[in-house]
Amino acid sequence: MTTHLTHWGAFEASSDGERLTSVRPWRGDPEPMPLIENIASAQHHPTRIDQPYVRRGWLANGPGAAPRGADPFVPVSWERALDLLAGELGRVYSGHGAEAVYGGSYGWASAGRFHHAQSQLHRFLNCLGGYVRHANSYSLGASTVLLPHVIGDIGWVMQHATAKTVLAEHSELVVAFGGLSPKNAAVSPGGVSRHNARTWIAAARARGCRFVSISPLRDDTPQEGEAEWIAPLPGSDAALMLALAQVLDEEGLADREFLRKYTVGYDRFADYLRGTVDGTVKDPQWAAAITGVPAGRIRTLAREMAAVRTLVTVSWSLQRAQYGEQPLWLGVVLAAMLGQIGLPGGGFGHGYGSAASLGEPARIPVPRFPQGRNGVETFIPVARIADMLLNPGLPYRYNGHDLVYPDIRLVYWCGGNPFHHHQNLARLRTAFARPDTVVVHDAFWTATARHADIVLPSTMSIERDDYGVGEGDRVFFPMRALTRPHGVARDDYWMFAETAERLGVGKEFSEGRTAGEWLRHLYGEWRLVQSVAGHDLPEFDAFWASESLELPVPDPDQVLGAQFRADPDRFPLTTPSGKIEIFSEMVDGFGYADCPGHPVWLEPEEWLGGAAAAWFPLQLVANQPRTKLHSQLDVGAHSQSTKVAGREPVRLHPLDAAARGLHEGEIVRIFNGRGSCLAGLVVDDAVRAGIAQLSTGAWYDPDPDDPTFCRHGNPNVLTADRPTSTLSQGCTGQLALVEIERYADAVPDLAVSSPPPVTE
Ligand SMILES: Nc1nc2c(c(=O)[nH]1)N[C@H]1C(S)=C(S)[C@@H](COP(=O)(O)OP(=O)(O)OC[C@H]3O[C@@H](n4cnc5c(=O)[nH]c(N)nc54)[C@H](O)[C@@H]3O)O[C@H]1N2
Ligand SMILES: Nc1nc2c(c(=O)[nH]1)N[C@H]1C(S)=C(S)[C@@H](COP(=O)(O)OP(=O)(O)OC[C@H]3O[C@@H](n4cnc5c(=O)[nH]c(N)nc54)[C@H](O)[C@@H]3O)O[C@H]1N2
Ligand SMILES: [Mo]
Repeated sequence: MTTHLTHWGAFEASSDGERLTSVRPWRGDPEPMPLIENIASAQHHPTRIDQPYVRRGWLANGPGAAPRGADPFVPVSWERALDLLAGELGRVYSGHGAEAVYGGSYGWASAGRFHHAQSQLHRFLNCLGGYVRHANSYSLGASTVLLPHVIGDIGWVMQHATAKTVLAEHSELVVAFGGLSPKNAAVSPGGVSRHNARTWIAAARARGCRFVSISPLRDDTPQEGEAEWIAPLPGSDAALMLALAQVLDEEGLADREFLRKYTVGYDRFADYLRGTVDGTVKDPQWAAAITGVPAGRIRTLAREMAAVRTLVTVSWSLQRAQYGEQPLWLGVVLAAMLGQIGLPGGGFGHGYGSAASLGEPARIPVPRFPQGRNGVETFIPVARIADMLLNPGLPYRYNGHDLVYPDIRLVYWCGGNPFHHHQNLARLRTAFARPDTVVVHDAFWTATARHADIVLPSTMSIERDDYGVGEGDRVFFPMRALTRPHGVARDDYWMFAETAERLGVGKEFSEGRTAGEWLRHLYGEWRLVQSVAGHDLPEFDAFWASESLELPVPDPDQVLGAQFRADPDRFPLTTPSGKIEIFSEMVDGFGYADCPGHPVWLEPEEWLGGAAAAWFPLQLVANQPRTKLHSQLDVGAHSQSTKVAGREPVRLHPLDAAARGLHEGEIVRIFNGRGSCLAGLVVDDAVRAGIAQLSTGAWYDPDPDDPTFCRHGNPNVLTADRPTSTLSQGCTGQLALVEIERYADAVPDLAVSSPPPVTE
């Protein structure tokens, strides 16, 4: 048995050199996840890319548009593929400069820190002069930009969150906006050793801690929490939070001393709450009409929150929507009004439940593949990819900057799937027709690979030597190859080293090392640095032969903001005032109507002032999938086990199903003004009435004549390619309005579960 690490957990496996013959969870994991079942079943699936391919039209006619995404692919040798790639990179870099290359390449790829695909690509492109990069993430687009204005460096919340062990012992009430989803806590970037979401929640509950889960789905909080379920209309949390704040203000429950000592701008905000500014008091009656939550419950909840040690936690999903800054900012404001930031078990959290890493105390850093220097300064906020490709030269605004979209000739993707992650996929398809050339490395024929010109087959992590440890995780695993690669797949590192050689920067990229030599070299350097810091770690060979290495954790009992609370002058926040900014002069100064100087309620444009409900009355929740990570291994056994007639399941409340005459197990069509998709109906009262829940992750399978219609169930044909706000320009994929009907036509076959057409 050899141990291996994935983003969703560690496992032990044996193999016959070709495939995994048995897989079981790592014995150290108290709450193992069934997602590991996807790996062995996907490894040799027909959709694995077995060798290099080039799109026929590109090969015949050279760089240029037509018809990306529809053309067949021509198999070519590695030699030929890398010659073509080097030739094209040479042409673009010499003819158009590094500013014409988009190398952002957003995506999670695999665990294993040396073969981390984005790092590999970025180092490679840096050797050639650089690339247009992306800023921020799809995960935390609004948070990364807003929080520095409000509480300082985002690491303050993410890496120094109050430890789960402290919450388990001290919290008396946990108010979780977006819940504490056990499906999301399955995952952490880089891996998870011991899953513990249910454990800490059960421990807190056993001690008498109460949980309130504010979410459209009952199963967003594990049963162990025995949570009260409050289900506001998705996208309306800011109104609910304002009303909670209004009650605290009106009833004298706000901690004035805390607000005075640790925050700025409360009075400006309080004027808004009281209606001094706009004549509307943001009281529970007002919020009830917007959220659907009874006014009485809002009022009593505010009182309960003020009475005991309360943690306010806001899941990442709330900010993945238009005006997503507002509920996030309000979460901080509520916690500040309660005056418990910096106390064990109280204060503010952002995403307990959104990922396994939240509330895991910081461990020492781990080895990293150096990235070199990017010679290009131009960047885009990550979710502006389609805007950029469609609008070269167009000016736009972002976080106080006036920026201009660059003119991209070559798009390079390694370790991500934009045709999974981006919104309004039909629009993305139009955007992807613009550049001269699209290069994709992936292990699978994802929709993105199908929209590329040069497609290079990567190994899966089980097919190569690496080591890895998750963000916020303390168990560092050697990851020895479990099988030989599928087909002639190679490591991204090898592809880059070979291409760099052809472009005359081989030495710069590889420094003359093989991947195995890099593993040893980086480990050795790291061990030396750590020994100076007083950590005695094993030599490489001992580590490589071991099952895992437990890394030191300097402060296991950390409490968010404890130092700041103890002495705000000595430990100021990195905001302009050094304090928590309830009103931000900086944000106010930018003058963005869609993100003013203090948090407010803004009705989503999608609602059209309520008019949209006549056409598209259901609120789609396009959340993260339970059975996989994003689109990864969608063809695997666990992911397939929940499909309905091969389509992604959509969950609907029994009342909504009955109103449409729909039955469990039927194929339905979900649609709105942007697009439509098929899905398999699941009727479930764990879903609030008025909601349709269709997770992300089904591989986009466009109808050949209509890219707005996905035959498989990818919600991103329905979501809007609309930014959170001018401030953060983040992703808003979580929510959209839709309608659902029975699919009356013959159900079409899926094309995406077989490889694309190949020609000689
Ligand atoms: N509607 C909607 N859309 C969303 C979201 C939402 O809430 N709603 N959430 C968003 C969020 S938070 C995120 S993070 C994104 C996720 O979006 P992505 O991170 O782009 O999604 P993944 O499916 O993880 O894509 C990773 C790809 O890398 C490939 N891969 C794995 N290992 C390797 C490797 O070693 N080398 C190479 N070359 N490739 C490899 C995988 O096969 C897979 O195709 O989606 C976003 N999209
Ligand atoms: N199994 C699994 N786990 C994952 C991932 C995965 O793909 N699969 N992806 C990982 C990644 S990249 C990320 S960024 C995190 C994301 O972590 P989150 O953003 O927290 O995850 P989501 O599943 O998108 O949303 C969590 C829940 O929020 C609720 N919600 C949605 N909209 C609203 C709203 O307007 N108000 C309220 N109150 N609740 C709302 C939904 O019911 C949803 O189930 O998850 C990580 N964990
Ligand atoms: Mo994410």
